[in-house]
Amino acid sequence: GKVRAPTHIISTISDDRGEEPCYAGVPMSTIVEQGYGVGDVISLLWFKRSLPRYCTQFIEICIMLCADHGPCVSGAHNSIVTARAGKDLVSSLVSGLLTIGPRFGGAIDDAARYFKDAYDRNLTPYEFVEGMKKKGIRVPGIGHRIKSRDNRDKRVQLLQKYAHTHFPSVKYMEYACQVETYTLSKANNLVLNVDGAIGSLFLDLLSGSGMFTKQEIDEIVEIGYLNGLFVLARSIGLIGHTFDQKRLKQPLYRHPWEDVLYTK
Ligand code: Q5B
Repeated sequence: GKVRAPTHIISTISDDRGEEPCYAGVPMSTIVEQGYGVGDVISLLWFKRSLPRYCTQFIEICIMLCADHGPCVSGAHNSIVTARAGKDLVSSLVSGLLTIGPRFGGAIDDAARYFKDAYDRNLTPYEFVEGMKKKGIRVPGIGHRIKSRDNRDKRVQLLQKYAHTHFPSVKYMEYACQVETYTLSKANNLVLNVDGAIGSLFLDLLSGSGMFTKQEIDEIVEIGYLNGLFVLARSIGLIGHTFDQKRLKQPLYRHPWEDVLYTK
């Protein structure tokens, strides 16, 4: 009989062999004709399932809120400098993306990991924060360069309001808020930031929607899907900054000497 040659790649999320491409088994015509949005496409390609509308809308809100945060943040700055050095779109984009990490935008997965572990182990905010301090680890999802107790991050408030209205449970977000209350007693800028809000709320989405088993939630948190939301979202802004610099015909960037402390 016929023997199937062993394959070198296994793929489970999409298939382009038929008349039309399918995302997790859903044909492109259904996606277009049924009015699916970007949140539905992310659900199919990342989570391999159709999620309820309130979940896909939450994903879309995360994407819109994180698309840009002005020219001064690490990612935009890098993309601007790269575009002004005459580099192409992809180079300018990836140069910005490469700044996303534990301090800037890429703290969502760690926020989810640490908040989940602390909540599931019934740690008080005091025990959690002081335990992190002993280990010399900054609490991911807490702290901001310009946001503070008196200058709250509107994005965080919008996400919280949406979840309060639509999510069946917001236990992880409430825990993150209790942590914030404690960290704010230490310093004014130790607010729950946009990474922490998305990290804790995504835990609520995963555990409250009934669409994921406990094992699947653990795997999503362990693998680290959630920084993908910031990476995807911020790509929109970084591309915008690249076009902006090229449209403005900005010259090569050189940092002024006066702004450097030359010292031995
Ligand atoms: N301290 C974000 O720090 C920042 C502490 C802490 C305990 C903490 C810092 C941090 C965790 C990572 C995180 C996401 C680096 C941020 C984002 C997207 C963005 C960006 C934008 C956008 C800011 C002063 C004192 C020190 C520290 C202590 C600070 N954070 N202690 N846990 N989490 N957070 N990142 O202001 O005793 O003096 O040594 O790493 O969640 O990236 O808009 O800009 O959309 O683009 O530079 O919103 O919080 O403060 O480093 O001078 O620290 O506070 O140990 O204590 P800063 P530092 P001490 S959202």
